[in-house]
Amino acid sequence: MIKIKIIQGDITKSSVDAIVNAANTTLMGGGGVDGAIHHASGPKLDEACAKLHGCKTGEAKTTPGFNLPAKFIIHTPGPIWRGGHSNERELLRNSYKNCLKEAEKHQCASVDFPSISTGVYHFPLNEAAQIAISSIKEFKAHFIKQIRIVAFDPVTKTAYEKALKDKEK
Ligand code: AR6
Repeated sequence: MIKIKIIQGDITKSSVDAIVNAANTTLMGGGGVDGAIHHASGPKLDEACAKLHGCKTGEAKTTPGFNLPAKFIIHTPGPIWRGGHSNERELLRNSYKNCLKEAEKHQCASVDFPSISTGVYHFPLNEAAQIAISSIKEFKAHFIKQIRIVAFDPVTKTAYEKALKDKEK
């Protein structure tokens, strides 16, 4: 059974096997959590990402963590919210699922996720939280023992806590 925890903090400080990056399809960095991860990991991450030739929305690709305390960074472009009729929910579910598959492939026991797509991509927070928790709960893991959602702000933390509580009812 995977243990799920919700914490508040900065994911670039996470000492875990893998952190997830809410990237864009170029994988070449950006603002938000992506910018913070690229900055903290250092220039070798940019070089490694350039060799990956991008990533489709909902898919995931892995690099080393370089200067981060985390061993790996799993990069996934979440969907941009376009009103809910462009397959956004399925694509967000795919992001979580494919990140978990990558974590298993690299035999990770501990994985930290940010709140994918709920920043500049504007996915509605409560629904994103429900999709995140249900995707994690449905996943059949062998190596992964602990997953944390690292919320950057208290409103995000509360939304994921509620989604987790609702799922455990
Ligand atoms: N640790 C944890 N969470 C963070 C951190 C951090 N250091 N910094 C921000 N967040 P966003 P998206 C939170 O916009 O919506 C980038 O430009 C943030 O408060 O980073 O998936 C990419 O290149 C929010 O709750 O990602 C893409 O172009 C959450 O992380 C685009 O943004 C996600 O917000 C992706 O947009």
